[in-house]
Amino acid sequence: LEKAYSFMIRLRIAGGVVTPRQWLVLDDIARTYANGSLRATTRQTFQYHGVIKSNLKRTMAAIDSALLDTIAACGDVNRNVMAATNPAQTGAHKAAYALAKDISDSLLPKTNAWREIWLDGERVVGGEDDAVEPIYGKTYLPRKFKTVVAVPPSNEVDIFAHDLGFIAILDKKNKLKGWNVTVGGGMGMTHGETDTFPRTADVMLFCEPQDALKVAEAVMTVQRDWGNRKVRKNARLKYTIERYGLAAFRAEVERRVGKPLQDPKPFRFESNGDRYGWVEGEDGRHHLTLYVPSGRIRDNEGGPQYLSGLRRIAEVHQGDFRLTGNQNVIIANVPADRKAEIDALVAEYGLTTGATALRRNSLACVALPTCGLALAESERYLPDLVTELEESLAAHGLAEEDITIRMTGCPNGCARPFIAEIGLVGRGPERYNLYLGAAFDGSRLSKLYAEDVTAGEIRNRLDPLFAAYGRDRQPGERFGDFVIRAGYVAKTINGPDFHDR
Ligand code: SRM
Ligand code: SF4
Repeated sequence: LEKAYSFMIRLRIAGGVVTPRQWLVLDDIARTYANGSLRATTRQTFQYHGVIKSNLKRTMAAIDSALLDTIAACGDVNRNVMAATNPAQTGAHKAAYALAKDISDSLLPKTNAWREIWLDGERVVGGEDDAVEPIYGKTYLPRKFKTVVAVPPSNEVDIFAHDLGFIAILDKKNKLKGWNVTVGGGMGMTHGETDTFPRTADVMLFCEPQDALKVAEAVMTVQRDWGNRKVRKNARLKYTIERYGLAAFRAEVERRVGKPLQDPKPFRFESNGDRYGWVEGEDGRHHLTLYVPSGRIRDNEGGPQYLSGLRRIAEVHQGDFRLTGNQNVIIANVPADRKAEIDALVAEYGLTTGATALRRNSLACVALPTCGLALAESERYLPDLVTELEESLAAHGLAEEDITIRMTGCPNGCARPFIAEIGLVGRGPERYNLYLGAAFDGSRLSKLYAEDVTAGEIRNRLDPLFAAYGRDRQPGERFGDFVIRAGYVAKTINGPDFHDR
């Protein structure tokens, strides 16, 4: 008798856009083959958990029937490409989505292996052994590679946390002039190993729309050729940039693009969270952002029925769905006269269009029980911790204060905790490192404030800081900036000084 192996499956959904028809198939799969939930991830896609080995092929066939796949969702390749969702900026969103889709398609491995393995597809002539990957070659990339597209003023995709990023530069009429290109961001590190560190991306250059794809390919191939293939923990692009320097990296990218490119243009981000509720786009369509705790779309006993509610909405919805990089869902492109119908379903199934201030700015990775790398709880614990911390904030008159808080079960950083104003990173069962001092817009890393804090102690550690913030902050001063000015933590400039105290 074979063991009942169970698997996690991650889809590739560039820019996080899903049609109602696709949603219904994805929902069927969650109910039939997975653990009854769809998990919206921090990269705008879905994961399934609990798919048993004997159902893998059937699940992949069902995914294929929705015209979706899992190619390059994992591995040392360009991963799921994220795009800004901000529905209010309809034109800019279209441009961001189009670029994300183009990059996703052009940097996708060309192998037919996925179809051969999962769908019994025909073997391509010559077979896999002889197939040439035009960009990846035989040895692919040194490590995973992540690309995002942002549209200021919202930094909802956390541009500074990724290997490669494009920031839309718009004219006064919100028309696209081109893209600032960022390189060398990343979160993962290992506790106690200071030669591993999170890093915020550098803003490297500006390119015109017609050059964006070439720039993306050049950045990825320079990393392919220059990245560290000997030491895997130092293989991400962020370490390549540290080793070679930004100027040398840019010169090589320009050489491969075939011309010099311009310096970056000014831009301004305001926050890295989502905005909730209804918003009207420039095109008169309406868009509703739902708050989905930790992206877990399921029917909660005695609570919100996310799976069934969104299924009912998919049955009547004529627009599309968008997943956000903060694990939330947008019901997008709703004509004005269909809003009431959506509102009624949202109410009937207890779905939420917002949450209290700290909660709506919170993010937790999956961690236990499914993540084999987890050292501590995250998704299952953060909601309770937020309840405790909100009591404390309320006691200091800060109940309405937007403060970003993120938790991960280990320092791989899947919920991007090192760019949250309060970051909690698992060290062991019920023990966390507490990081403070990141910027509210996601542009600055935090610093270790307290090591190995037990879960029960977190509130006591933060309460005096909340008290001081409530009392001494300057007008408009963010919590992440305050803790630096007040001397609780030193400011981190970038990756290499992240571990300095
Ligand atoms: Fe992640 C590995 C979950 C976004 C950095 N991540 C994992 C694995 C697959 C664990 C494993 O290798 O066995 C986790 C599966 C857990 C489970 O039970 O489902 C996992 N990562 C996730 C998700 C589902 C977190 C979530 O709660 O939403 C996100 C799915 C992304 C997606 O849809 O493609 C997820 N992971 C991220 C992010 C954030 C992002 O991409 O915006 C990061 C930090 C950014 C970065 O890459 O630097 C991230 N995950 C990692 C790392 C550390 C990489 C590094 O450079 O050190 C690992 C471990 C590894 O690669 O060796 C990892
Ligand atoms: Fe797992 Fe660590 Fe990623 Fe959380 S941060 S999902 S514990 S790998």
